[in-house]
Amino acid sequence: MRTGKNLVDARAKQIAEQFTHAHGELLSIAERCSGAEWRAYSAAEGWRVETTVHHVAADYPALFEVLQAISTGVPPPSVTREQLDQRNARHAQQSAGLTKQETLVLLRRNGGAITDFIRRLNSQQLDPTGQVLGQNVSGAHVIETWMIGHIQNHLTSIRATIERIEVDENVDRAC
Ligand code: NI
Repeated sequence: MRTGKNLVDARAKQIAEQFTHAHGELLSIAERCSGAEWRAYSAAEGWRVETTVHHVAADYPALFEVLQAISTGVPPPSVTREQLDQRNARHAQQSAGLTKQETLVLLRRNGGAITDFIRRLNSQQLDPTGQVLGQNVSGAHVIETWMIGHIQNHLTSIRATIERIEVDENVDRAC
C-alpha cells in the first residue's frame, strides 16, 4: 500500500509544481518587462500587459476560495457569470492606478498564498467536487484548468506582445 500512497502523493506534488512553475514564469516575465512592454496593448485581451498581469493576480483569491472550499468538502461560494464580468470590468479600472511594483506585490502575495496551500494538498483533497458556475468541478480541475490554464493563456499573449515590441524596437534601431 505504501507504493499506492507514494503514487498519490506524486500526483499532488506534480500539480503543485505545475502551478508553481506557471506562476513563477508569469512573475519573472512581469519583473523583466521594460516600461514600453508593460504599457503595450495585447491583442488577445485588448488590455495593456500591466492590466493582464493585474487581472491574473486579482483573480487568484476568488479561485483560491473555491479551491479551499472544494478540497475541504465545503460548498464553494456561489458566483454568477455576471459577477465575474463585473469584477473584470472593475479590476481593469483598479489596475490603471497602480505602479508596476504594486501589481508585482499583489501577484507575489496572492500567488504565494495559493502555492503554500497547494503544496500541502494530498491526492484525496484534489478529487472531491463542488458546484461552480453550474459545473461540477474537482480541486484538480480548479488548479489545472482555472489556475494554471488561465495563467498560460495570458502568458501566451503577453509573450507575443513582448516579441512584437522587440521586433518594433529592432526596426527602429535599424532605421
Ligand atoms: Ni483571464
